[in-house]
Amino acid sequence: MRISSAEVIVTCPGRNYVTLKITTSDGITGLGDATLNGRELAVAAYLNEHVCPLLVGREAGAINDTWQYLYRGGYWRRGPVTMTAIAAVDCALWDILGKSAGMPVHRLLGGAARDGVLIYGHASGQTVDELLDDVASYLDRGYRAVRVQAAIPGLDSTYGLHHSGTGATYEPADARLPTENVWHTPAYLDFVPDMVKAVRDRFGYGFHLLHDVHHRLSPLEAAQLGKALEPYRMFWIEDPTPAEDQEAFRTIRQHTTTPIAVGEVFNSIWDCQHLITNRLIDYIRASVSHAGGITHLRKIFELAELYGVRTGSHGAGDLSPVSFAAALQLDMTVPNFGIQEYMGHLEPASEVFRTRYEFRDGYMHPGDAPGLGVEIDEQAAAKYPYDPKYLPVNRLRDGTMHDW
Ligand code: CS2
Ligand code: MG
Repeated sequence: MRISSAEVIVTCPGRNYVTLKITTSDGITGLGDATLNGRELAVAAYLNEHVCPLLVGREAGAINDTWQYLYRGGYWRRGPVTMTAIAAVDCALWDILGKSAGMPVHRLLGGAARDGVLIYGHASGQTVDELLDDVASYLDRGYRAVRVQAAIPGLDSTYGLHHSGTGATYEPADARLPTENVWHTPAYLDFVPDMVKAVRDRFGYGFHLLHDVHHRLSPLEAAQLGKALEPYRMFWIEDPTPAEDQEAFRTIRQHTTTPIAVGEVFNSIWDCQHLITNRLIDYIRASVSHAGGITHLRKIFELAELYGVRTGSHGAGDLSPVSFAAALQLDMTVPNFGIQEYMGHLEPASEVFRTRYEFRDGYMHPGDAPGLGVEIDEQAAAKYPYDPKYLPVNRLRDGTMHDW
């Protein structure tokens, strides 16, 4: 079964998604998510100009060889654009393999190691009261894990908040040119422990509580935050400091027992190796679509297993339903699974992507459809043309650029 075509579909049903569709000589199609938020067309061009021509004629089942061919054969390795492109090919080939075998991908990976995938939802509010209402709505819907973010008093904008009201999905890429946010760490550090306390005071300890710091603190500030949050038994704090400086995590670790998660901006096992093998983190958050696909993320998770690090893959709305479905397939199988982020997707994404996964009782179930279990409606996709949008940037009050 050979690959007969590889096409890139760019569409904006609520937000921009780049999808790779590979077709075989037997007429089987496979999908891979190639979306890189705010840099979508770089991956589309990488695929169209440099990868798709290499795929035609290759054996569709040669997933390992194709992965190595694109990684080693490209000479210029790693990085988000390259690894997202390779991930899209990899996921599409797993989808094809599953469809040709008549099995969901998790069965091809050795079968389910659990009944369902624990997910966390995103609660947020412009005020703590609004956040509490949102947490209540997640708990009412059966969520067992909730991430909490609220507007920081004294700042004009805060990351991680729904734009309007309960249930709307968070969408940070919001403008034709990057929105400029202003960040002030003392305001944040003063506020977050009170916010988290309010959640535990109101709802107790019977569910997992998470919070995303989004790379904004110094190691000592992160250590202070971790200590301040210890009484509230966090499931994790995420991305406490910019992750390139990996020794920084040793400082955080020496000072707090609050668990640390990191990895949504990682692209390869080499980005994760130091943090995992030195046990500087508790959860690795790399995603199938930005870290080389199922084949490569599985290696990362296996490395993590050796060091007692659990998984917690990125699952923001800017990763398409194809990516989320692929994540669930892998999550079902790994022994060291921790949790899976689920932000959901804005409408009209469900018109374009037909998914089979189902939420029940706090867990997501990938379903038994062969392959990844997602189909794309290309006519619907064509109704939503690309709409260029950037992620925001951050400055301190004096104008200094800061991590967003
Ligand atoms: C966030 C993301 O989901 C998360 O944890 O950090 O929303 C992140 O900001 C976006 O994926 C960036 O595109
Ligand atoms: Mg995050």
